Amino acid sequence: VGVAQDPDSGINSVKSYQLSKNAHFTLAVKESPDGNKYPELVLDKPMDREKQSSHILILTAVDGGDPVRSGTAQIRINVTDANDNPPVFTEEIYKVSLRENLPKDSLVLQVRAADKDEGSNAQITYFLSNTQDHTRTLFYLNPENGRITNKGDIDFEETNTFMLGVEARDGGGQIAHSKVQIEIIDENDNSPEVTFTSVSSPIPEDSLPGTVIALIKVRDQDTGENGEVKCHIEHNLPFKITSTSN
Ligand SMILES: [Ca+2]
Ligand SMILES: [Ca+2]
Ligand SMILES: [Ca+2]
Ligand SMILES: [Ca+2]
Repeated sequence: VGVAQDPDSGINSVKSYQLSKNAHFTLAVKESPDGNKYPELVLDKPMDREKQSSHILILTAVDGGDPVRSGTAQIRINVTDANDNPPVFTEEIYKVSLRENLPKDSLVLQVRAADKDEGSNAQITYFLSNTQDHTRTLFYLNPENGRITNKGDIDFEETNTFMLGVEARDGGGQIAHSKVQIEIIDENDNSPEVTFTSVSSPIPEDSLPGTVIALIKVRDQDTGENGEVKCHIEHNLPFKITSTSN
């Protein structure tokens, strides 16, 4: 802090300095060998740029004359940013449901992290972390905007739930983690498969009703109603189908 100049000497020269009331700074008044008093501005309590990015102080110099004369100077202190805040995801875990077979490059979900710092200290890049290789082949996370899209075919019958680990990193190296849970919803994309496990053929004409002619196995890979199967036989044929299990 500059020294106040007072052309008067002795008792009429600068006698004291005062600093406007503030929460962070104090004045230490030193005396040089020639008897001049000069003030040093000292940081007393830590500053937080995220709360206040600049401080304005008024320094007043008072002389010892009569009448007392004073001069003031304004001090503006700009606080530069330190990377003291990690990114913070908007969710601890993101959950989303997706239909299987959705077109490639569909938006699945957008993750987002905020950072209270400024400039590169708040510039966030997104990465996948703790994610299985198979899952990485199916989903893409845009490093710049956190948008997750599917880059492969999603098949409910193969995998019906996925877990992605996501990481947000700011330009100063602070990191945050979150998770994305993706649940796949079944679509009716499989036809029933009919297989004969045994067939008696030919069959004698005097076979009694109720004789088992063939064992048929029917499977549908879909789930729930999509996987329920009803079997019919053409009604003018002398056979019927009965179920041996569900
Ligand atoms: Ca900061
Ligand atoms: Ca930061
Ligand atoms: Ca499927
Ligand atoms: Ca299906």
